[in-house]
Amino acid sequence: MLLQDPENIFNEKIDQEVKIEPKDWMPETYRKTNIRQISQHAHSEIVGMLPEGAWITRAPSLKRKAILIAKVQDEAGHGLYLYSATETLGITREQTINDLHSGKAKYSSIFNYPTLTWADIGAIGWLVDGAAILNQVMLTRTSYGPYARAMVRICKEESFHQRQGFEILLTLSNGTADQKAMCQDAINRWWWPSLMMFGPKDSESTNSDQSMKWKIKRKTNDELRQNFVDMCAEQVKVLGMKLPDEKLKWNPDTKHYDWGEINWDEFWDVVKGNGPCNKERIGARKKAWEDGAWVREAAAVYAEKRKKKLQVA
Ligand code: BYC
Repeated sequence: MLLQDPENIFNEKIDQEVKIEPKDWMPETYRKTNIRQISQHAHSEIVGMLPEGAWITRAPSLKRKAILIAKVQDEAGHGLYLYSATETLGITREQTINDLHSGKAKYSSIFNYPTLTWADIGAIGWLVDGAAILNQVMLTRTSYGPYARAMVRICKEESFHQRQGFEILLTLSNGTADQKAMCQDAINRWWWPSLMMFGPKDSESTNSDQSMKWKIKRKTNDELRQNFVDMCAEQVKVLGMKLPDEKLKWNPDTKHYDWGEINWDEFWDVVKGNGPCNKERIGARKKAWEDGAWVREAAAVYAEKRKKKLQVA
């Protein structure tokens, strides 16, 4: 009997929509692309806790505080599933985290902007989680099994996040003149950075072609961004607010909204580490890692003790 070439088996699985699993043979570049994307996704979840966490002590009511704590905790959970999914590809958690701290690994540009008012928590939920959901619903069908399965639960939680953000903005938009102004100001500041979350335009996206062939990505950066604009252009009407784009206009021919141009210099500047909060965010993550060293050490000693006890028994 002839042994089938592992690369053919891999390609057939991709063609036939069979998930690739950790012990399956896979091209080294497929493994590396997944390590890069999934670990960067995990870092985004963990760094993303910081701008929102800053408002836990300042939430305007006990109910809002409880909801925000639950949301920030969810993000930690998402980070953990995603770090675990990354580990199935043969890289340790420590290596992954070292790459974040050294600046080798990226995380989403969006989390390098500050949260200046309570309305920013609403704008993050509506726009940032809204953008994340569009991207992540696509990723529930990604070809790497552990990543796809992690996304299913994450998407359910993100839907709740998005709705709680919209509800914060809806409350403010029905409030006093100051509250309305605060709501519009947050939308103005978060709109363009949210569009940047989808990555560079397709013509500049170095990874998209290969990732689409391997079905890691199912839609391109520009396709998802357009879906997002179409969705938000309608939702903003419910808020009675405006998106800060003079060129935003329904196009009956394309059946999509036309819109303005992203400031790509700003995007690359933030990606390269020069955004308003990059240094602060990485500084906070490094400090948390160092402060948590004793917990990791104690857990390792406990695990060792338990192992010995089980061996004796
Ligand atoms: N920021 O070839 P491209 C959340 C990089 S968190 C920074 O198009 P790709 C939440 C890109 O990495 C949700 N860097 O890349 C959490 C690449 O550089 P490398 C976060 C960016 O991978 C807490 C280069 O630019 N979601 O929801 O094909 C609270 C060229 O780009 C960005 C994810 O992480 C960016 N925005 O496509 C609240 C989704 N965009 O790596 C909410 C998973 C691009 O070659 N990731 N770059 O050095 C993805 O779907 C894809 O990685 C992307 C980019 C669509 C982001």
